[in-house]
Amino acid sequence: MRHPLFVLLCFGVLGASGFLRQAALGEEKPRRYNVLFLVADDLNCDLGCYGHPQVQSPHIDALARSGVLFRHAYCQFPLCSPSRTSFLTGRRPNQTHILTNSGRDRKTGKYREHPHFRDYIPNTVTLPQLFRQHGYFVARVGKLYHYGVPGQIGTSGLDDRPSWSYVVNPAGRDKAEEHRIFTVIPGNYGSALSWMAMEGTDYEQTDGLVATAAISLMEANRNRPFFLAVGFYRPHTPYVAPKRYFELYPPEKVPLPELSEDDKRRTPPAAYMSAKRPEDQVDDLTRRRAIAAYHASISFMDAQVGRVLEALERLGLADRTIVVMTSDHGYHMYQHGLWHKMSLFENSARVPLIIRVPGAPGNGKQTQALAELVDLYPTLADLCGLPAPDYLDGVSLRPVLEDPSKQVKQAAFTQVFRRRRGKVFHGYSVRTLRWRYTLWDQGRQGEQLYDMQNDPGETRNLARDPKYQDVVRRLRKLVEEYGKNTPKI
Ligand SMILES: [Ca+2]
Repeated sequence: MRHPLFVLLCFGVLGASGFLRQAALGEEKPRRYNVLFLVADDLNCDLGCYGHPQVQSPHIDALARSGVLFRHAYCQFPLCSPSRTSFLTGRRPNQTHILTNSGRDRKTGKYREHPHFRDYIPNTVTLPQLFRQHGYFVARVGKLYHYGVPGQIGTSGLDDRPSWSYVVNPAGRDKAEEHRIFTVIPGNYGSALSWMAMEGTDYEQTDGLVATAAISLMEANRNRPFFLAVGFYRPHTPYVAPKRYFELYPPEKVPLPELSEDDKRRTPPAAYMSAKRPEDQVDDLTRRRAIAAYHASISFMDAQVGRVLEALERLGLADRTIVVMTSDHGYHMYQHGLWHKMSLFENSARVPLIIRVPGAPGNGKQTQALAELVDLYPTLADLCGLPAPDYLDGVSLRPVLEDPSKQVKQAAFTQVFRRRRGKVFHGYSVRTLRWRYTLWDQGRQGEQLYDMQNDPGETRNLARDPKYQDVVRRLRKLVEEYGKNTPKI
């Protein structure tokens, strides 16, 4: 039995919004929204709906046309576990204490493969847990919390049991035939450029199985409120997809990003420390092949998203289900001469984000409004009328969903750390609509300022230009404030 006060609260919150009331018209009582929470792994904005000239992503593009696309959405940390922990707890990385996929345990001082946020904030109520507490069926398929990919595919990885009522951990052909995959760093498939055009069908791949399981769960739970979190494994390395997706991207037609003088000199060095020597040494053809393979795995993952969204329509659930599509962080495909994640350039910090709420006035539009992944928790709690904990670090994006010309925040923050000769230092970056400013080790390892309106490729570092010292001072103050309570690693 739900508490009568909660039902009243739902009515109150639903009644407060024009578009939510619209969704509830004709109902004896307002129905609760379902949530379909789709998270890709290591997906940057190389998508048709974000204007990429080559990548084919028809299903995510169609979702974007029916929801609100955020052009300026940012992760709080460009690495799996810190980012996922942050948006699933609704807290910034310095509050969760999870700044790495692995490290030393704070209590024992021993190396630990995967520190868990409950070691530091044991009583936190996660986003899915909140929905569980309020009577939703809450399930996870695939990767939501951290997983080593491909090493831990088929396991629960670094899960959080209180978050879910039900979990599915698929493992497909890509996992079973891992040894056949090409990689530029021998033996490394998870954090090296690696790929394979595979025989067989979509359905045999791990992400194909993720979509199949998600569809089954929607079919089985169509008559009760659900929060279904669907974590795809692609386009994370290894870039594996059935052959037909590779045929979409002939490597010789893939352009390579141009490098700026700073990129060639790698200055400031801290900005480029995510680079790996074996990957620096590959030739242009290998670079083109890697980019083509990444794009093939995006198109494959997009097709699986399409299967899930098609089922949502077929089951008559689309008009009462909120759909979120995003990624845990961005990704470099040789921009700035870098690959993968863990940088504070735009490609690594920026994520795709589409939110579709049935009947929302903003649907079909794109917004310039800044958004952070930490905003997802308060947004979904707000939209579904659930009482979010008061300690959450983000804000609800609901005003933007109602009117995409609105802004809910002036700045989006992303952080990383670096290890150099056994010492750790931190980098903090802030994005405003006009600027990206990054401060390394409180300035000891450099700073960067880019005019994102006039130099979206971040080619000219203006941090030392006398003309922009007011901007530097203002933004430096913001990141210094943000980074005040950095926990030890
Ligand atoms: Ca990731």
